[in-house]
Amino acid sequence: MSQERTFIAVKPDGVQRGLIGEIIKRFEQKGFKPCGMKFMQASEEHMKKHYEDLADKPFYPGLCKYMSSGPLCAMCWEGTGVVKTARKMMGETKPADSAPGSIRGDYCIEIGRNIIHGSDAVETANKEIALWFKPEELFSWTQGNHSWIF
Ligand code: RTP
Repeated sequence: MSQERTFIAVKPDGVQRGLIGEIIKRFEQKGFKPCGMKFMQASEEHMKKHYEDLADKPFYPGLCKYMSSGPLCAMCWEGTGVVKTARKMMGETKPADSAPGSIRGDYCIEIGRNIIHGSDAVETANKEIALWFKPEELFSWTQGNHSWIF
């Protein structure tokens, strides 16, 4: 496993449910490092680009419309194996198939309102990070050797 970055978004339903803090907490406490974060409302065009691989799916138009209907929290997280581990922490696409203890297993019921997005592979993550963040919005920083952390 290598140091890598992934793209995570708290979807509009996650924001409306007040789950931004809970989701950030889980990634922070796991030991991953935030490298970019912004609260924003994406356009439908942006969401179409983000989900372009799903363009032939019947739920694609509704998904893009929903994802652009309200603000979301876009994040970049860094750490060893973060892409795969984040997907495990999220649970399955269908909340009903998600184990208790996972984010979707604990906090949602409907597939179309499954509160969080996470990149499904390192290559996708790099593509998504470039779509959502400008280089100057991303930060590499070190946690160690600070006299104010005990
Ligand atoms: P995401 O991209 O949001 O992280 O989700 P995912 O990889 O787990 O699932 P994906 O297959 O990429 O689907 C993207 C999102 O589309 C919605 N969806 N609705 N049958 C349906 O109505 C249906 N299937 C998928 C979900 O919100 C899913 O997260």
